[in-house]
Amino acid sequence: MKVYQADQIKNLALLGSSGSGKTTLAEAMLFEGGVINRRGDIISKNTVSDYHRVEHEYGYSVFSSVLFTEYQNRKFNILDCPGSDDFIGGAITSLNVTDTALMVLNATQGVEVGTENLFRYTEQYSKPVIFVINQLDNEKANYEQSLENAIDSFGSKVVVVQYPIAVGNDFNAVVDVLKMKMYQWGPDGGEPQILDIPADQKAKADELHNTLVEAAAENDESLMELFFEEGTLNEDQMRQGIRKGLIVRDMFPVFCVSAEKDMGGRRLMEFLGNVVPNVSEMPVPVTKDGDEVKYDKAGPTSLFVFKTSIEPHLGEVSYFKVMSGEVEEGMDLINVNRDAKERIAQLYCVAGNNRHKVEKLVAGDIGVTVKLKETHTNHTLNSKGTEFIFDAIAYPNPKYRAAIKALNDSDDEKLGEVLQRMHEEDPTLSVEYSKELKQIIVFGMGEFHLNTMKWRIEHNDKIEIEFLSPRIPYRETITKVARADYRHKKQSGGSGQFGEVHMIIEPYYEGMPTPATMKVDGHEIKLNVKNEEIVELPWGGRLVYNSCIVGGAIDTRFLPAILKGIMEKMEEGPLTGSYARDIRVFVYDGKMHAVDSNEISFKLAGRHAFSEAFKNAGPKLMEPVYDVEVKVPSDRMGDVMSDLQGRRALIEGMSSEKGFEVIKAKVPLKEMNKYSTSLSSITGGRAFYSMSFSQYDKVPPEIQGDLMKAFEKEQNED
Ligand SMILES: Nc1nc2c(ncn2[C@@H]2O[C@H](COP(=O)(O)OP(=O)(O)OP(=O)(O)O)[C@@H](O)[C@H]2O)c(=O)[nH]1
Ligand SMILES: [Mg+2]
Repeated sequence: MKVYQADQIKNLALLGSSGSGKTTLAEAMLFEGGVINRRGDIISKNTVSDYHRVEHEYGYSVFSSVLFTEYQNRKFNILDCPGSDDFIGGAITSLNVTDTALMVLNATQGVEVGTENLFRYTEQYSKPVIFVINQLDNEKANYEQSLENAIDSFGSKVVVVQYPIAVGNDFNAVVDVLKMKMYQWGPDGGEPQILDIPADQKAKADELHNTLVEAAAENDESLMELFFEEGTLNEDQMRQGIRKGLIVRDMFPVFCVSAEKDMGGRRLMEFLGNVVPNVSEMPVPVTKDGDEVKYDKAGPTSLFVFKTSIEPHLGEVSYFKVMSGEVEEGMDLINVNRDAKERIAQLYCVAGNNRHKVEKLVAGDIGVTVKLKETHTNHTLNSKGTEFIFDAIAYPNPKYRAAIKALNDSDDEKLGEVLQRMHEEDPTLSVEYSKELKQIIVFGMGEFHLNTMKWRIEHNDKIEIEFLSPRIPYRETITKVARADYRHKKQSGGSGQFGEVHMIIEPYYEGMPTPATMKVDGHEIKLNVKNEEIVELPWGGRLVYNSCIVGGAIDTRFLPAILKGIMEKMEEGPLTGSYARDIRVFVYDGKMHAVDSNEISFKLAGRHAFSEAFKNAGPKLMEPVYDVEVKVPSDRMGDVMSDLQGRRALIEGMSSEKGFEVIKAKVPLKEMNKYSTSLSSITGGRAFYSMSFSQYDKVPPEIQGDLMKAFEKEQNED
């Protein structure tokens, strides 16, 4: 296919709430551009964009797909994103590599929760937005309402470029107040007839035209002057003004389509081609080191890999954006993240899983290559001697976690590989084997996200799996001072084993003084601390180990063995087998035997003495508590608060922020299971939350009792 230059390329993200018609619109744009010669649809499961089996099963987009189309000597790279909040990763990937967002509205729904969420992301990435009101052919379509919604939600910068003459079954024409023409379609859509605006629409069209002209003039002083002098602007001047307004997000033009009937796509593409900014008109990307990189085809070659997919028969497919220079087939590049050579053996432009060979791609364009050896998502590939390296795309923290298990143990290894591959394809899906919990934990953006994952594993990889509640990483600690002695003695054949340890343990807190004596069980014990060792525990908290042996009761060479024994017990606390933390130990006396004492004996004596003392020291279970921040629309505040209270939340503060109430609370992790699902159902998906680990707090006694019983039962079963 043809090689396009930067000023002929438009990189577009197709955003909008689920079901608004993005995938259908992409299909129409590909058809009108001649990339496909038959339009697929969602019901027949044959669109170019939704080509994965899981997408056919659910009737939703699950992955963002990269598509291209051509129209009037322009190339459009379209990234069709899933609308569901659970697949937000796709929209984030796309916003990182595109220059304009097409925000599709469903004319039967107007602005939806998903529209608002995605609009916020476009704000965060400072990307131009064009509203496309779709489904105008639907009987329930309401253009006026949708437009009004958009103005209410996104402000007066929402400006009409097109409005329909009629909606529903009669939808077949729009008035375009930029062109000041009427576009009318036959029943099959496609190429419109361009007609004069009917007399009865003239006044309305003139008024909207004037509003558009004014909005266009506002972003450029010379246009403003012209506008004052002439009272209007010509089409070219308007385009120039609209482009400027788009770039600084001072203008959000509104277009009308019926994707299903293929009405409006061509005119939209003409506008996109002529008016929306191309890459070189947008802010330049900056490397990790802060260097600005121009989209200049004469610069050194640099590619940024923003997405990877694993396709049957092909293996890894790497999607990249050319950040600088040109890339040609057969080129050797360096993966700077891995310091590895890679050959670009084949070069393609893609439309879903259809690949079109291309000999060269220039700065600003998006393409695909296959069979790279060491390259993954977020890597930079450069020509030799080029140092550019681009930051990895940042995704939001996961909101949902579950433990995953193969029903058949023999599938464990394969499941591990599958999960790794899924993470590679979707960075918002991640996996971690927790040695502590003895579970594989998967993290995602919501329950629906993980359910589609389950479907894929079961149907594509043929592994039966189940989701379980993830265990909670409890900790154990003590609440009072206790003492214990333990003598390990064993006589077997020749040499025996002997070791005796006396110790005191107490709760540890930072900055506590070292005592000279301690009263335990009515006895005053002298502590002559000779050596203090502070162990920073890998699972958090500390163990402070003091040796106060006097008169050589235990040889110093055995002290590390005693610590080892204590550490073994710290790893499996007596209450529920969880890690123990924040304990101070004094080994103050003991006995040894000239022949039989050895390290093993003291390790065992240390372990048992510690275990014994622990049980008498008022052991307590601690649970992880998270800082949770919930942003909720005011009308749902009460419901969200009472739900939080049911989760043992400690409310720490409330404030208001941009139309939301913000609740800050500390909530035990145990109570946050499936929170994203319930929050979404309480608020109709209109609330957001984030959580991060805060601290360990004591578990309420009744819950501790239940957990201990469950552990005991588990031990007896083993
Ligand atoms: N009547 C009518 N139906 C449409 C139109 N566009 C899309 N649809 C239907 O709306 C449903 C959703 O369309 P999609 O194209 O899958 O919507 P999407 O925005 O890609 O949805 P997600 O991928 O889930 O975010 C499908 O059943 C389409 O056939 C339209 O212009 N008119
Ligand atoms: Mg879709």
